[in-house]
Amino acid sequence: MAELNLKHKELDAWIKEIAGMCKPESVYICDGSQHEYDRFMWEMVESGAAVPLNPEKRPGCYLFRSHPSDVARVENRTFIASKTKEEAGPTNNWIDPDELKTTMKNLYNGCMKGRIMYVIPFSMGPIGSPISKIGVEITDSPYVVVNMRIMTRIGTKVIDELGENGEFVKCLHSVGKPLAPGEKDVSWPCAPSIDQKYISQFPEERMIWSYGSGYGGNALLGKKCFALRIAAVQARDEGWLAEHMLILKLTGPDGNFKYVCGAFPSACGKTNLAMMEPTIPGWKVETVGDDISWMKFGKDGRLYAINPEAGFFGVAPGTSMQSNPNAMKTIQKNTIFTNVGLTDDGDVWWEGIGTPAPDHLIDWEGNDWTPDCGRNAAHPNARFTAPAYQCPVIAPEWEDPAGVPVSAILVGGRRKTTIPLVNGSLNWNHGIFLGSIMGSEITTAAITDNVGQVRRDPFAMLPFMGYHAGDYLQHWLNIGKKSDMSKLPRIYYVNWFRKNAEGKFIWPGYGENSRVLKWIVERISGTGSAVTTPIGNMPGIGDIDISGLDISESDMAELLKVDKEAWLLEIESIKENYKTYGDKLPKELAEELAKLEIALK
Ligand code: GTP
Ligand code: SPV
Ligand code: MN
Repeated sequence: MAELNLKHKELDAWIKEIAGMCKPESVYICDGSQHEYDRFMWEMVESGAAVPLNPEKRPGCYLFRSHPSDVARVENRTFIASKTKEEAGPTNNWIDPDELKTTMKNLYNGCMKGRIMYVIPFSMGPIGSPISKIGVEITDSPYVVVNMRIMTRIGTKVIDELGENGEFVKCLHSVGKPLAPGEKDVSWPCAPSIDQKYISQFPEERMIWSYGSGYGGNALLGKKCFALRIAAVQARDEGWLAEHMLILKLTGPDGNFKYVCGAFPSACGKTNLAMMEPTIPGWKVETVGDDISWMKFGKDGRLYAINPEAGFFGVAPGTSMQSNPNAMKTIQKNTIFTNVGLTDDGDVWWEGIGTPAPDHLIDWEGNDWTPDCGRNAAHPNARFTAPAYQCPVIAPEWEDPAGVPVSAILVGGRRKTTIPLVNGSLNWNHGIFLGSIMGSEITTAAITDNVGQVRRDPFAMLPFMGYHAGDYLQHWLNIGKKSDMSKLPRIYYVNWFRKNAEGKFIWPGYGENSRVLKWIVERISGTGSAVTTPIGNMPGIGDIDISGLDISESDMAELLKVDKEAWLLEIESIKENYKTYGDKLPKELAEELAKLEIALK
């Protein structure tokens, strides 16, 4: 450690402090080079943690299999350790920060024994952009290092950008599995039990401590922990927005284009929409981002969005040449796969990949798998990590440090009833109301009573708000108050997931969603028509272009119906949900709810 002497004194001291606590075998500062990435990959292949895929089929690609207990984010082990419980609010788990630090320091003490401590300087957003922010992640996981190199911009250039006293977010991560002298490592180290996992945010200190999990959103700390939970707090304080949203560019046949953001909860279609191939002739979608949008006001009073990430950490199952051809092309090379099936010829396979199941493969748990074995080949939350620049429809301006001006924001979840295909907000506050009531039916409840009940997920941020949910919605409302409303994006509530009595999706979705995007853009441009209903501005019969689409008139009518009875029940459920906010329910939202009830009756 004597060799460590960074010119950024605070960073230097922090690295030394963490090394003193975690007691790694050595400390390594990542330079971010391809050579370094290749070396770590090779070491992980040697140790058995990574499987190189067939270079003729997937050049530069590797497969990892997680521990079966470490496959997704752990929301009940995620903590917002603000100074007071009140600041974290009713929707977050809170622990007193001093108490949490004491608990976690005990866990961190010696937790990196026998391992290398990697220091990853990273930038969220293009290096040097005024909208970007810098973090430094300390981790004992080389899997985290290689993933962070794809998902963010890492290395020496970030240290240079920091200079002697640049600001950075301190991100500490350990898999929580020290090695005794001579002990052989397992292929996916993590803490043995769920109650030893902690994903902790300290909002006032802009600091993240993660322990016990090696997986995605728990361990790649630039993503959910920083770019959403910590950034949401920074955004509130500084007057901007850090949101769980895709960003796309939509160009019409006349060459005019608009940028659209979309807030859909996890596994509700952001990556698919961001890369979609429109089915309507002459229309084109290009990708700016698929998961996170940071939006700040430009000098012209409009909201500009940047994608703070540099890669896609996307859901593999269901991704096929039919559903998302651009994702399939993106993950052809230089991609990390986690928890997918491995075919006998060294390629990947998953449920819904669009090719027949092979007679034999190795499943995500490392076992022999045959089509009749009754198990999934890939875990339902199996993921790919791929560089954004490999996406064939990446927008040329995706790294523009100024961001792109946003014309519309979509919100929506998975609702099999009630919520129509698309519904336009009447004004900013009404749009925030729609964002506050969005959500999905609970489909996988252990408690059967809950099945079919709606989990409201305001702006898809429920697991990612770094502070009180009521204050969060108030922040959205305040943005409207201090802006020129005519320049703000228009908000639309969409629902691709309506089902019929047989339980089948009524709307074909995917590329056909371009028909809805087209209507939205026509509305924004002032050319499209709509009908004002009690719930919002909706397309009338014939306003959505369904030429060439095989859908019955009665299905379209069902998708665009305002079901009064269902909405009255919905209102009761919203009232129940709004009680969560207590006296922090913004009065504007209570007013919108009251207006809706009157309009419906
Ligand atoms: P996160 O990465 O978890 O934030 O998820 P995401 O919002 O990016 O979701 P993604 O695009 O990966 O889609 C998740 C699942 O929804 C996949 O199984 C898709 O096949 C499915 N899906 C996406 N778009 C549609 C759609 O328009 N209709 C239907 N029926 N399913 C869709
Ligand atoms: C999500 O769950 O919304 C994701 C995956 O994007 S993870 O990065 O693991 O949180
Ligand atoms: Mn996500």
